[in-house]
Amino acid sequence: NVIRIIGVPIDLGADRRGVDMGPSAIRYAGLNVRLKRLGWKVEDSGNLEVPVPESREIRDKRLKYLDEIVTINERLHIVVSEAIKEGVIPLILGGDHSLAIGTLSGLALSGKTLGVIWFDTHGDYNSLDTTESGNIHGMPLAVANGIGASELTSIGGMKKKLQEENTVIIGAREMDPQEKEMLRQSKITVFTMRDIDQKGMMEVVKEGIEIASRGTDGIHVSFDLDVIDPEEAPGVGTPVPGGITYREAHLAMELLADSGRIASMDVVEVNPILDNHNKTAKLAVGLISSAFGERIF
Ligand code: DIR
Ligand code: MN
Ligand code: MN
Ligand code: MN
Repeated sequence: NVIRIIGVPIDLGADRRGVDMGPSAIRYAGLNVRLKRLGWKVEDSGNLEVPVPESREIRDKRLKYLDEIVTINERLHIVVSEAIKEGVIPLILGGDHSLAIGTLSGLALSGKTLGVIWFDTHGDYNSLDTTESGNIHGMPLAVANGIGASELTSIGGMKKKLQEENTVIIGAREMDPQEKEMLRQSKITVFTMRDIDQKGMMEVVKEGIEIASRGTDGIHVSFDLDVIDPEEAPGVGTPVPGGITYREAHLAMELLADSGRIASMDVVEVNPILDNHNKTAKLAVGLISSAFGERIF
């Protein structure tokens, strides 16, 4: 019952400043105290060191800040794998979603087999051939599945870190055309906003947990705050209308807590610069608390 917080103040994978302040905003919203109140032992290992983009230059427009992102994820994957090996739950605070390259490599390296539930507006399944932005935060799921620049796919050794058949995306509503095609060719299960509208969040998450649990040792939850409707979560890197509601997000986390299978979690893309009095970071803290056992009654 130990949670180890690892901050990764990175915005090199996105094309906007601000998400580098995410870890700070989430801590400011009271994360550590809230988790302790739930009975968890909380170890905050601080933040990994991340350079600011102003001190670097973009060399390849299809893979912006590649070298820096490789260096950071090389470090992150070690820290994550150590946590799992020690039986501790890593809770990674972003930063942009490019940090998931390190998280997923670290989980694979730990020797545990984890299913993945990826809450996101986006597929994060681009490669250097399909990306329209060159932003690496649009690539981590593909990279973990062995697709993309070898500098990224080789982090942590073996190329493929994902059990495709145990990987689920929930809340998708914006994908690039070729990214969609690539995802269709994978064995990843995608629940779009339409699926949530039709089946309800309860059913979608139940199916997601089932898929992510088949033959695995537990579940890694990767939560991109942009999955939530911008009305509730305005402070994100890339707000897109039509997202999940405040309650749907909590219900999802509550059902995951009930499953008792969460082994690891990333919470990414909180951008306090675009936020309204830290509303999005506060919501993030509430959701993390729900995921780790907080109940209304
Ligand atoms: C887009 C946006 N698919 C890209 N991705 C975002 O840049 O590859 N992910 N915003 O969070
Ligand atoms: Mn994402
Ligand atoms: Mn996203
Ligand atoms: Mn992103």
